[in-house]
Amino acid sequence: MNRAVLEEFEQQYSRQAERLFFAPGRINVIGEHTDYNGGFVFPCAITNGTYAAAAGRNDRQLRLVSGNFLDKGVIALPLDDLSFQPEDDWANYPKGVFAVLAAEGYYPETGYDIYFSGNIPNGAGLSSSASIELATAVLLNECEGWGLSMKTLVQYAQQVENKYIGVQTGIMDQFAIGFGKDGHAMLLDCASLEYDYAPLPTKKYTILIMNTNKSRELAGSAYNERRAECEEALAEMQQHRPITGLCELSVEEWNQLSHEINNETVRKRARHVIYEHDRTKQAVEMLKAENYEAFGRLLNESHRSLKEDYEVTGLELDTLAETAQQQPGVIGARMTGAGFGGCAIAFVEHDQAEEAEKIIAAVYEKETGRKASFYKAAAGGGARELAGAGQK
Ligand code: GAF
Repeated sequence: MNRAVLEEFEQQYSRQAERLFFAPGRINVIGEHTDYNGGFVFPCAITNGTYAAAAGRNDRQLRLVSGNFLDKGVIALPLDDLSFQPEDDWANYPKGVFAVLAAEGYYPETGYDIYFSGNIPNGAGLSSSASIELATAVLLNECEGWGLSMKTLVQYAQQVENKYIGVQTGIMDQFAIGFGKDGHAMLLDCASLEYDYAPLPTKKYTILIMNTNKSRELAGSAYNERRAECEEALAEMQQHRPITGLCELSVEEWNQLSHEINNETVRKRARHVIYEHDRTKQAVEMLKAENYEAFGRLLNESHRSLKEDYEVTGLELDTLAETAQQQPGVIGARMTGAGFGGCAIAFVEHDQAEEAEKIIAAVYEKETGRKASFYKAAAGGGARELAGAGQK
């Protein structure tokens, strides 16, 4: 892959790349829609991701091409106007990184030629956008020698979503991508940003990613709507407890206070968040205790809660997750990421994975009229520079 990306750079720009970078995609094992409520999440970076080959320029031009969107051609921009433009499409993500960094006082004197190429399916809820953001942020930080920490880059990348793209996402995706570790998922406390890794049981189980192939619009209003509903629930709870995030309430406290929320929809959203936070902690404990059946049951409960209380699943995700849950060898299955389409994951015993996939594929096609795609997830390292550029 590295070599191909460098060659493609050369083809596009008729010059050699000087540096090569990579940022992974991610799956979330459990802890959904808890990050912007100050809760726990348990995501892992995957070995698929975005490559970015770059070479500096002598003028103030920024040129961007993506191997995934070759039809859009080379997008050439002056470094002095990095405003969001709908027609720049995918390029708004790397542009947003340049813009956010510049607003923070980090701007390059001269421009870049950058070639991106990703092997994460776009728009499938595996964080292709956060991946391109982190690839760009690490590239700029290294090429400019700014010495910013990974945590700072992660926070700037989240700002790209919040302030530039206009989606009020939490920090989970960027954090998982910045701090990924081979073979491990990360228990991240989104209130303190403290984290710890836990090994995934990949000796025993395949982590099957099941793509609905129903594209989702993260920027669509539904995500921001859920976030607003959580804020409404928080404001209500703050009349009774001095909290700054919904996840500061224990399940017991919630059960005592939930009746204070009159709006049933808002009450359901908060219930999901508070129970999901609790499930996430339990799931990691079960994993560490090698109690895989209990771990899997928590994944199934997470899906049910996202379906019934948070209402972000839909026919496609429900068919994949619920069909998977019924297959021999599957210990747990759930949607992953924001929802509204995208992917589900299942933990399935290695020797049963092939058969499970076959059945899930057939049921899915019959129920939805669509074809699902399947991939095996491997947990990999975080955003980084790769060797190889300038050595061809
Ligand atoms: C998306 C967001 F980007 C994350 O911050 C998180 O809220 C997730 O949806 C849901 O858990 O991936």
